[in-house]
Amino acid sequence: MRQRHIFGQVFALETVIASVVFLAVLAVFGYAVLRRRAGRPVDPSQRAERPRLETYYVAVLGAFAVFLVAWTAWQNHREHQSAERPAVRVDVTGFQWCWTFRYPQAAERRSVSGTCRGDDLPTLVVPTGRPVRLNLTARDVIHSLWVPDLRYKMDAFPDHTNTFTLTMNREGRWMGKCAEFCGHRHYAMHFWLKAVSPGEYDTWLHGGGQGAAA
Ligand SMILES: [Cu+2]
Repeated sequence: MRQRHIFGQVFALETVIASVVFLAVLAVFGYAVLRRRAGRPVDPSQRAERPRLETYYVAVLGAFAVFLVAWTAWQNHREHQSAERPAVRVDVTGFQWCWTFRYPQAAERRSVSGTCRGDDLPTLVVPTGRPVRLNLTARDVIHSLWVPDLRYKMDAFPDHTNTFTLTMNREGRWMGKCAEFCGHRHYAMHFWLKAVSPGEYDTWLHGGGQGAAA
């Protein structure tokens, strides 16, 4: 999936950069310690300033920081842009303490909800291969829709709608959670994200019955 792929790239690059910086600092530190220990006594430098060295140091650090911020923002933009016209719309509402998924495009407005107690978890059914626009809001307090395996998380606010588009490229079922502490049953706010073939999705959406959501 796209989000997972982009997140993987960001995480890998930031890990490499952080490792290189850490090793460089460690190397300079080790060199300073060993040189002091092994050699003959050296008088400490009396210089109070090294403007040129400090300028290089600040410039390199600044370049790293600017690159990381800009690159991460660009990847974030890539993740959220929806070039394709979303074919499917689902209105997602978080509440204390579960989720409701509404399908306004169904012949009879279709809605999936649950209590998030025991096995009564709602299932967000989406088709594969079609862009799905999720309109995310909350009924009471702030929640956060999170599908850990897909590396996707977005906050759900009362009186505000956040949107994002996701396109599933294979069928499957993934566990979703609430990622914003929202009360004493926050820990139980689980749901399923289930991707089915477009044919199965249409049958489920317009045909009624539990079908794909079961
Ligand atoms: Cu929560």
